[in-house]
Amino acid sequence: MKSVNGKPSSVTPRNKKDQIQISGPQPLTADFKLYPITDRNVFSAQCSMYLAIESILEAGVNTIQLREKDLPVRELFDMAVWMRELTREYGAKLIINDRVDVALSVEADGVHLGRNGIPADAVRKISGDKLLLGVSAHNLEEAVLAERDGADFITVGPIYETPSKLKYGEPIGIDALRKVKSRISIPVFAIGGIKLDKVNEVREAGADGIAVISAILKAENIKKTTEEFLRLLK
Ligand code: TZP
Repeated sequence: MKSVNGKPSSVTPRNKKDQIQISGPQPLTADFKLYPITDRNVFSAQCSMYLAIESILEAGVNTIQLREKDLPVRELFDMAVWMRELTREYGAKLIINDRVDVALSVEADGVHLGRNGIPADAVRKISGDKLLLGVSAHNLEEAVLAERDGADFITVGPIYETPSKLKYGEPIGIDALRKVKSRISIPVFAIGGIKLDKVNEVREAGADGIAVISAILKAENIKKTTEEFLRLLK
């Protein structure tokens, strides 16, 4: 058992050899349906966050976003290095929120650009085809713009009320998701208040996948809940 980048060895899986699937370089397409996003503020101890990430990967998730907006960049970088090692071992993609520099320096698979981030077309000039570009959209106009700017996929929301409504604004509702889907052709991930019992509704509205923070990170059994999401999204 090893300590990855100074993280406690207890956060590395004991029987990882049995679980790791050796795979070659993956094509950079949004070929995933469940898009879990980190938020270490959900936990009282940072160590719990690392354990949560491992549980998510153990459940079989193939793409995860590191999103820690309030973390100093050096700490974010260290966390990204650790996640890069781990996601590689599990054959999963790593997407970094907003920081193109961090994404490129840790050889992440993608970057996810927020409302106030650098536009996708500007990022493409720096990253070429090295990074998958995700963009957050909160309405139809932003979704159309993201596609025009060359985003590979978008998240749209908040669809439902989320625990921190103040941060993400009023829910835009399921009809807004339908409208976005009818106008753009890149993959659309519904975000915001998505729980297990909402998966069918957003899928019926056309969502290609879902992006989730609290329904997974706050679950009593993170691995089981993640598996359940994956089962529903098959
Ligand atoms: N963007 C729109 S809603 C949201 C983000 C990042 C938060 C989603 O969190 P949760 O806990 O899955 O509702």
